[in-house]
Amino acid sequence: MRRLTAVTLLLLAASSTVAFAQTGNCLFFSEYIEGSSNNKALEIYNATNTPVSLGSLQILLYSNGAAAPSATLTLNAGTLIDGGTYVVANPLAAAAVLGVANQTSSAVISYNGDDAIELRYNGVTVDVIGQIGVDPGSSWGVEPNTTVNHTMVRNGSVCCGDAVGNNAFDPTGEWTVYAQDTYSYLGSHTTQCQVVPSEVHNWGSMKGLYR
Ligand SMILES: [Ca+2]
Ligand SMILES: [Ca+2]
Repeated sequence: MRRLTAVTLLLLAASSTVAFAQTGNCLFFSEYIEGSSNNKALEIYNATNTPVSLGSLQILLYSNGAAAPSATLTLNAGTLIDGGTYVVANPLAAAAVLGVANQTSSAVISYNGDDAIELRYNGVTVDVIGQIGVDPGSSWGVEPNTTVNHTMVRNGSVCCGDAVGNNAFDPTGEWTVYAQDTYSYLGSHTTQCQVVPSEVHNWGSMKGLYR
């Protein structure tokens, strides 16, 4: 009877871990900078709980309502650790931006507020800023929470991206928007995504009861 209960608990612990993996097993944009001049950058965050191959990631730009990609960038070969960030900047961005950039691209990092941006991993859409195929005029959102002349940082509660690229977009709710040319958050990101589920902690103390 006790053994059966222990097995049941083990299954419960295992299923909890699976549920956690489904909600936190993601790569997404953790920061978007659309500043003055060429001060533009994107930061990608790894919340998959495992290292990922950077060469499997692509950023696609859809300019001015384009339905097909206007430019595509494959990230340089390498590894992005779990909880790590990768910054792609415009090559003419300010020194404060380039100082934390891992890669530059003048073709893709050329958006100016009314362009949709997609992140793909192994060819699958994992996050989209904006609405693909739609020109919003000058930006998405409502001032002061817009995609033009702002820095947007993904909220720490967000553990997966917005994989639906063709629906309405508003930064409010998932992003905290800062003043133009805010660079101080670039190069690192804080989330609650890598927290070990409480069931796993509890199992360690529980199993002593069923030896
Ligand atoms: Ca544009
Ligand atoms: Ca969307």
